[in-house]
Amino acid sequence: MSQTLRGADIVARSLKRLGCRRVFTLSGNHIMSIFDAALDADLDLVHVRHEAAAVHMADAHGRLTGEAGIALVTGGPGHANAVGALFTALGAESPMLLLSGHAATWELGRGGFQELRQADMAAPVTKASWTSNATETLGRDIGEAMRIASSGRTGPVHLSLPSDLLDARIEDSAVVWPEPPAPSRAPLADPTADKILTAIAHAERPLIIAGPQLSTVAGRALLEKLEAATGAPAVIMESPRGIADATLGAFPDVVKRADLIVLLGKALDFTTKWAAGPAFDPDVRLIAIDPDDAMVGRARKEKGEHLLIGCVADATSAGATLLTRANGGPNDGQRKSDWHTEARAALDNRPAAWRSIVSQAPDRLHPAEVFRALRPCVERDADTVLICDGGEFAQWGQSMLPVRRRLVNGVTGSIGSALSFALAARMLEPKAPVFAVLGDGTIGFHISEFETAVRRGLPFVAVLGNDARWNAESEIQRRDYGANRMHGCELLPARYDLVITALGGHGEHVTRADELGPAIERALASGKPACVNVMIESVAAPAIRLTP
Ligand SMILES: Cc1ncc(C[n+]2csc(CCOP(=O)(O)OP(=O)(O)O)c2C)c(N)n1
Ligand SMILES: [Mg+2]
Repeated sequence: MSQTLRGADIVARSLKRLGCRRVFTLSGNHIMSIFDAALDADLDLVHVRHEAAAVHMADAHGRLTGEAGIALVTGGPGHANAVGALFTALGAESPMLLLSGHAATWELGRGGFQELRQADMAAPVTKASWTSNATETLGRDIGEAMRIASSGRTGPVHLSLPSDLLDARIEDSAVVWPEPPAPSRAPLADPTADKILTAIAHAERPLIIAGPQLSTVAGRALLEKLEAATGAPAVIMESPRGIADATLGAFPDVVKRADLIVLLGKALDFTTKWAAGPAFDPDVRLIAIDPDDAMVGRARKEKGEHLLIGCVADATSAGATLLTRANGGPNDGQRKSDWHTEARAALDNRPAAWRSIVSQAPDRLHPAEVFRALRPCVERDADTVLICDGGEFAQWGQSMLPVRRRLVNGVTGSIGSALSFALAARMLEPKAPVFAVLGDGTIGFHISEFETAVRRGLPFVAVLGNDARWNAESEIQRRDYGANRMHGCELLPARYDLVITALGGHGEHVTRADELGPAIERALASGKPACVNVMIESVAAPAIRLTP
């Protein structure tokens, strides 16, 4: 006997068929039919406090699992609020879907409720962006969106869902269900891999730079093995600070000496300074392995004959192929080269002074004091998730806290995602601590997500460096306009810990170094979403160089 199905049920069931169990969302008129359908499809709706937070959570889910995270928001203003956060996901190459409700098709062009050219609006910050045009094909659209998000250079995809298509009922035999996701990932051909390995073997000072897709536990382990097998130091670049990112130690000193740089899924862009100029050896040669033809083309255009090899391939599988072919190959002799020893020491270099540096102010800590206290808590569990967000303070954290599971806001440098990331991480990690390190400016973007965390029972610890200013921008003023022209970036030394307590979480206020360790322990033991509000000195981000 034939049955009818509602568009909203097709959406919910399609998500379920594709393996999605959780949807990060903020309600609204256009999507209440999907809320209703979620009951029968048994989808867990995580209702947040701002649409951008839903996108950030889907982004974190995508980064931590490799499977597309799902954000669902209402049309018009809900969609507009969500779009900004897609830029973060795009820069981090995070697979995720933004599903937005949308004015009914019969209203369009007539001044419909919350009518907006949503697909156009999301297009520049997504891999693909379109509006569904029939109830029958809603499921296929979702499957296609998922496939695009997870293929090639992974990233966000947007789909708008007009409300009349969600409300319409059709015969179930007319439904085009989504195909199981079959992401297309180009392999690296063995002969090309061998050519690359030969080039690395012949180089005197080779360097491998991987992109954000390798920033996973498995990706980091793969790079470590590739480094050991080829003798080429391998790093991940995922910060807008580029080669000056102190996470990479004295990286500028390494980059300057390299005679061959292998880009493994890392775009040649402002972060790599296009591998040209005073930061590089003028004769440095490049190999570009990238899932995106256009990126290989850019490398060719930028580097001309200095591009030794350019090839289209998925970064992770290319890394695995290189590793397999390297063992016993031409790189064996390189493994213990002086170059490797020196470069690795530079990358691991942290100034000795950081071990003893203390604040001169009686009621403020230096960022190094904060992260010296946090480090043992982070290292206690190998599965700890560390999230770093904001300006100068968080840079100290990134540089001083070695972890396998790390989420940073990414090459777009967009601040504000940390608390949402922490919630999403806790949903995936049942046991290990989740720490979010962030500044006092940054916490304001989504502080109300603490209420979501309390409501959903998602404990994590936010370590807040409170210097009562947007210091990254103050530092720019100091550097570019002079210390006497630093203005407009001040904040109050606010008691964010009390805000968190009021929202049902756990708050700590710390003004002295000896208070910090116990405060972090109490925050962890509380079993609640917690904020350790640490009063700190305004200190510029660290910069590490071997030579002054
Ligand atoms: C969405 C967004 N808005 C603004 C900026 C510019 N910005 C970068 S860091 C920063 C200051 C952050 O202040 P805070 O979180 O207090 O960290 P601090 O630098 O003081 O340690 C600002 C405004 C940005 N990168 N992203
Ligand atoms: Mg600050």
